[in-house]
Amino acid sequence: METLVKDLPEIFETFSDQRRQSFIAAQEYKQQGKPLVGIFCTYLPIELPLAAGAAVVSLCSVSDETIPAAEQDLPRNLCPLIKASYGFAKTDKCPYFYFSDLVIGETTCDGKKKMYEYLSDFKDVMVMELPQSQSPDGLALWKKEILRLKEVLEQKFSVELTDDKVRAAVKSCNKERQALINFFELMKMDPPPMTGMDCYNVLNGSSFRFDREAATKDVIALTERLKEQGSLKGKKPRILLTGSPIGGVYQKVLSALEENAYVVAFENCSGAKSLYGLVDENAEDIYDALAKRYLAIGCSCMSPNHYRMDQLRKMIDDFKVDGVVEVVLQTCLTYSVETRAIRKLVTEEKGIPYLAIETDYSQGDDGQLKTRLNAFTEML
Ligand code: BJ8
Repeated sequence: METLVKDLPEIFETFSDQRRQSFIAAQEYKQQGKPLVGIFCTYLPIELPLAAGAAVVSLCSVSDETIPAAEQDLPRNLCPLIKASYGFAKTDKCPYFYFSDLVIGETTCDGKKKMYEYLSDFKDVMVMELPQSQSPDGLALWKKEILRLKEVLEQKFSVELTDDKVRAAVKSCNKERQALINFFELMKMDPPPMTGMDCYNVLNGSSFRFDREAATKDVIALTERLKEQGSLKGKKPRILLTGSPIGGVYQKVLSALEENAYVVAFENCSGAKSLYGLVDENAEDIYDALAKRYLAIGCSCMSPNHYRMDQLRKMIDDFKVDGVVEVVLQTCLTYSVETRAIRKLVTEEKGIPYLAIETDYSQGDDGQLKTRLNAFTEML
């Protein structure tokens, strides 16, 4: 992307369309005989498939198009992310799934881990056993699982994953993450230099670039451009978004919120959960470092989930947040149960308003959602 010559709206548009644009890149990549690994979760240490010479792509679907097909095999009252992802795989409508040589899942929530069993009817699927707590025993299990992943990748792609290769991948992923953190933290400016919608599109779009080095360069160049441009005109209340992944609902949620406010921070998987925490490049045992970094992600599948609470406390202060909105995907039990603890933290400890909404990938609730979100931002 010619980040230096294009104007900002054009650059944001390119990032927003990246997922679709890379469908063709995936095909070209495969034609060159390179392996592709499909993943479903932020806990997956992408450094390992990258060190094995594979490209890594997220298979979490963001459209309700194939949910009816999925409901032939899965219960209707299941999270839309699980149904949509399964539906695209089953109907062969997702090029990323189609081109994936290996799909790696992990035991996060019950619906997802049971869905992987059915996915393995169509694809080579490896499921990593993710511990449900961040205890020392949990850490030992996660390291063991990461070493098992190493063996699976070595066998599958006939490569040797030497420590040097893994350390090189760790270094380059740290560089990518740091570039994205620097970009994301521009939103600490008041007013921010871009809308939450533009920020989200860059964070999400850059994860679908196969040339990761070029993507990092573009993010660095865009960050510099935005610094030069400075804040947007006009103050508005500042919102932090948290909860389930928002890939399939961000448009309706962000457009409603940003009528009267700026969404300045994302704590969910497109934001803080995947960005914060670099892997210790100098650790004596690089697998220890990987296990520590990834197990520290504050997803609601962990019990207790101290990391999420700490992250939220810090982000509310750092991004000068005026209100928190939690998006829970329909039937996402762990995030739904955790809303009570988050509400308490936000309203009692931080003394700012909190709203939890439940939604799915359909457009059926657009009007109702807009009314509730507008009412929330108007009172800030
Ligand atoms: S680290 S948020 S990507 S598990 S599929 S839990 S929405 S019911 S996706 Fe997730 Fe990893 Fe955690 Fe992030 Fe709920 Fe749906 Fe389950 Fe979901």
